Amino acid sequence: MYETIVKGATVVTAADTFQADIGIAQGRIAALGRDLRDAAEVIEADGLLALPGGIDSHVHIAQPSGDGVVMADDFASGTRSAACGGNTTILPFCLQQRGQRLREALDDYHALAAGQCHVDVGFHLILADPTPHVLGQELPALVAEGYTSLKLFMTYEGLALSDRQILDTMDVARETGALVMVHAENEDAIRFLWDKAERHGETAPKYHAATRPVPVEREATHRAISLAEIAGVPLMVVHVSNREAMEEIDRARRRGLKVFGETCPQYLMLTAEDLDLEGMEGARFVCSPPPRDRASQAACWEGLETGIFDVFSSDHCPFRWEDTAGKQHPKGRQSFRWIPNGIPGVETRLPILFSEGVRKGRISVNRFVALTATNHARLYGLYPRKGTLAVGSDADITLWDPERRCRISQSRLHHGADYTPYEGLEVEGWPVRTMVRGVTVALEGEIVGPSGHGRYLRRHPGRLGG
Ligand code: DUC
Ligand code: ZN
Ligand code: ZN
Repeated sequence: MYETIVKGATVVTAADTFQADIGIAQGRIAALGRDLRDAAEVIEADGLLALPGGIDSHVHIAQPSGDGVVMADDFASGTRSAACGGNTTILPFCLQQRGQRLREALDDYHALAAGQCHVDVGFHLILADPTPHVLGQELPALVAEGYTSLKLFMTYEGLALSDRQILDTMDVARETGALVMVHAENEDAIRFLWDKAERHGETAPKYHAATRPVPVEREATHRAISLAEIAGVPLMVVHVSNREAMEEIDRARRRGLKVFGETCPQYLMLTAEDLDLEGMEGARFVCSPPPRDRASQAACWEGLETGIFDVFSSDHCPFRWEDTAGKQHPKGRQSFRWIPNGIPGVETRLPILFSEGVRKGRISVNRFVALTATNHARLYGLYPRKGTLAVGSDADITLWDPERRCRISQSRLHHGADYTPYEGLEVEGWPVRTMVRGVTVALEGEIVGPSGHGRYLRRHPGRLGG
């Protein structure tokens, strides 16, 4: 006796595509087979794909931003948007502020998430203050408790770490098995270019992109990889935007280093020209690293196809447009450097990659699953409970209509932002139903599940074997 049977779908994993019914019991997949019977609920899924629920391992929710800037999503709206976009797990970042204990940051973050989430949630740490106490005591204890990944920044005031701090942190990651993620941009080079631009009165949003050119990212990527090599740790380079940074990853791998790569929808769909609009309009597209040019878009596609990139994440970092706590922050008019940095995308990640990637013949549907679910689960310590459709795995299932045509528009999205950077984009393929541990949480673009169904996920160290 199953609680639910999903009938007639084409099941897709990172490795296989096959016809099977899915029997669900106690929130897990209990059977995959033909003609399953005997269930309290039968979901007819002829013509649909059954995919492992999307895992978005790069999401910012309710992250403190300072200066009166407020992120547009809390855990309720962020996970609502994630669920409606076909995701069953997200991994947002818990930010440690300078002078703060990691525990304190985590307690605050757990309190924000408790009882609010529609999908399952795990937290990465952002280390802004790697003091001897943090590195010697807090971090090892927290990795053992299941916070098995952490992000380091090479840019931003209050966040950027020195090379020595990065090495000391990597050393603890090596001892504990945590995966280091890096935001690779050279802070001094950016500040040099900012000052120069402002001296010339170049303060419009488009100068955000101009002052973070490719060498800023390439140099930092090279340095981060070198530091990881010196420390003897694997490294995940997040939000890679261009070929030169990709080449650094490729070269490192050829030397036998464990370096992983992530890219995001903005680097496939946007360019720096999107920031070059009248007045403040370009602020809608301000994110870091910035979108580049058509050649960089093509390079990122190539990286998704060939395996330079292991994961495709949204880097959902939403700010409202019509809001002085968001993209219209008054200081942003004085200079691009104050424009809140980030764009929404957790709900549109899967449709964009499916439509532009699978439907346009650039990647197989199995590669789509690897890039959007399986590899996230493997690298961040959730596999095989999450990230695949197999007997014993959580019944995290997205039923996907591969034929459905939709126009992306703010009116159909569920995030807390008041715009989407992809307004008007036509896509083919859309999630119809999202199930988290066997419970339908989103159906036909609306939330239906009980609020608070999402659970916190304690993770084990990732599988970094290749
Ligand atoms: N880095 C991110 O990962 N997200 C938003 C802004 C940033 O710099
Ligand atoms: Zn970043
Ligand atoms: Zn991010």
